[in-house]
Amino acid sequence: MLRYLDAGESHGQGLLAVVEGMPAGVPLQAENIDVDLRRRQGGYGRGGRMKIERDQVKILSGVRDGLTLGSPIGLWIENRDWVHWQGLFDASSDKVWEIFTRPRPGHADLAGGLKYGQRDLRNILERASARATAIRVAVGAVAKALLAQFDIQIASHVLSIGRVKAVPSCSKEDILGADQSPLRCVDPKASQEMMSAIDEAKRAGESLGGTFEVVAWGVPVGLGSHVHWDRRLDGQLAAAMMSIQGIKGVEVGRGFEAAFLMGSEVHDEIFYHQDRGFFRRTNNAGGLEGGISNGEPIVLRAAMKPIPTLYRPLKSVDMLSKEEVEASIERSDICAVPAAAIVGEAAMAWVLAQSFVEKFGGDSLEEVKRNYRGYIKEVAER
Ligand code: EPS
Repeated sequence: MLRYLDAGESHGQGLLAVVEGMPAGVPLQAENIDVDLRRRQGGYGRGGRMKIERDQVKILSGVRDGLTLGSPIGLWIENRDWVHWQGLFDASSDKVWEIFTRPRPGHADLAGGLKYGQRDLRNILERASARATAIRVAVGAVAKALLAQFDIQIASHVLSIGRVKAVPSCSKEDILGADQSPLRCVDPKASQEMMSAIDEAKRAGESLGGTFEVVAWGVPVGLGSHVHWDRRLDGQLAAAMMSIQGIKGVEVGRGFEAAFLMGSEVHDEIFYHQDRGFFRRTNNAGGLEGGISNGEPIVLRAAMKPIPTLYRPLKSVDMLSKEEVEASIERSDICAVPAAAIVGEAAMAWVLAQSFVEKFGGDSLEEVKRNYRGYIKEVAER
């Protein structure tokens, strides 16, 4: 079983994770993880914090000479901003800080404060912050390192920002090239319009959400299962995607659109060729049927709400006085959809790696490869 735990507050010393269950012998370098950390930090619409942070992972354990050992992998990312906040988010400090009592609508502030009995909502918002997605991306990069050994590739691109939509159909090469765009959007015209929309939102003290797509190529038929609800891969992927900060909707393949079409327009007809085996000419199912991967690319889309911190704040209520006030303003991003798409890749990579290890599991990469090859051969002969 592949599992991980992570910890860390937005303005604490840093973020950490322990990844357990990774087979021995998987090539893993900090530099490879850093590539995804850099990708997550980018994207037009980010705020001042990203000028401070230069996320780099330190691999603290579980890897020797560039290969995993099968023991727990310890990961650490420093918060460079911590030094500016010293004493605020330490386990013990004698400094007195102004407490945060004006919850932002849309953020975890109020619900978290009530649930955990906190008067200072900073005790909630620090952990609710999307800063935690940095370590999630690092963990996702570890999962990607395993999947890469089996030629499974994951990429993402932005489909819309606010009301601006990209031309939806694009090729694998287009998606793999999305990092070239400041919005991670493959449609250059829409990209320009998205930047203008973000500028406009900034001027107006507003924020913007959007949608993105994550695709995995090379996933073999047979991950997940139809036999029980919590073993369905579509459910696991949707839960992982939905758990990313700010995500309010997830769809698989044609998703919500399929509900408006006839059966014959939606279901992917089945073909057979002796070289290819069973195959499809369409992929409206997004690579998932009955909760099982069907060998086609896995396609998920997610909708991110606009960032809750508004420079023109909404109405709120002060936690102490109960008076009507304006919500607090924290330094924040105007739009973080391009970054969320990278987190989406990590979320998908993690679930696929878990499912992969469950099906082909072994203690060493060689053992996993043997199991994988045996299964692929059997499937081809069916
Ligand atoms: C966030 C608020 C901002 C974002 C942060 C998420 O941080 P700060 O309050 O320090 O300016 O920049 O995202 C990150 C730090 C990150 O690494 O993505 C929030 O409130 O969720």
